[in-house]
Amino acid sequence: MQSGELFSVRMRAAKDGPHERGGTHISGGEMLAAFGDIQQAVMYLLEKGLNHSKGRPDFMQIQFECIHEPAKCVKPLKMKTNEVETPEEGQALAWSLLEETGIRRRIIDEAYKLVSQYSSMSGAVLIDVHSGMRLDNRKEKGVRVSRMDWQSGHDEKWAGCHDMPLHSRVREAVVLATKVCGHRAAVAELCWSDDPDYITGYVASKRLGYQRITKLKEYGDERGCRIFFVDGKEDIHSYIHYLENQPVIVQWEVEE
Ligand code: WAQ
Ligand code: MG
Repeated sequence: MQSGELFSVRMRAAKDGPHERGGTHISGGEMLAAFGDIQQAVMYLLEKGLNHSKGRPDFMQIQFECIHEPAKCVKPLKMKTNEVETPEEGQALAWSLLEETGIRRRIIDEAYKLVSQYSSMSGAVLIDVHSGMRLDNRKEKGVRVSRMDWQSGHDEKWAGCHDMPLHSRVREAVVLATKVCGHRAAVAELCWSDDPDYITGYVASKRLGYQRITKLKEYGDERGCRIFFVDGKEDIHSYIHYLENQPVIVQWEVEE
């Protein structure tokens, strides 16, 4: 990913058939790679989708394509971990962080009710913070953010500076949240995993940074949540185009 041509490498896996024929989403992944690193990226994504706590996939697609747009280089959102005792406490904290970004409680409640209707989304729902209306028309699929990754090796440096082991889940979520919040239409993001064995989630915004919350659901629960709260007065088509197509590379420079 250092120089020369850049490739987007993507994976999606489902069970009971492919997503477009009603299959249940198991896993997805997106990476950026130089030509020489494509094989390694494909192997990483294959492994990610094959061995998953949501079950065994019977459909998987892995694809790569050359990217022609120049990549935007950005710094990761600042990270903070909020320890909570219960999912109720975690959700209360998440809701109040979202309110700090100016979103009204009624809008947050409505957005949460809306995503709860879907059992296995592979993408995110976009909600207008003014009206509470859903702004994407992607139904149960949602909008899938793609074409983002760490600059090679910077994720390790970043984890070292934060005194934590480099979990793939955290490094992927930080990249996604950094991209999602790096556009003028973005207000905030709310996320927790649909994987039954992972209960930490986060609220992110440019100003709040990446605010991890250690419990946002119970173990065993396969209901995930990914909501992008957006300013509906901005150009939403160009925001969705940015989320799906603009290559973003996250770089971590140690401050002297
Ligand atoms: N674009 C849009 N939505 C996505 C994407 C993407 N690239 N990837 C996942 N989603 C949506 C989709 O609806 C999934 O079902 C849902 O999010 C959850 O995805 O400890 O692991 O990959 O700091 O299961 C966050 C906390 C973990 C990490 C989130 O989500 C930490 C996680 P998962
Ligand atoms: Mg998942």
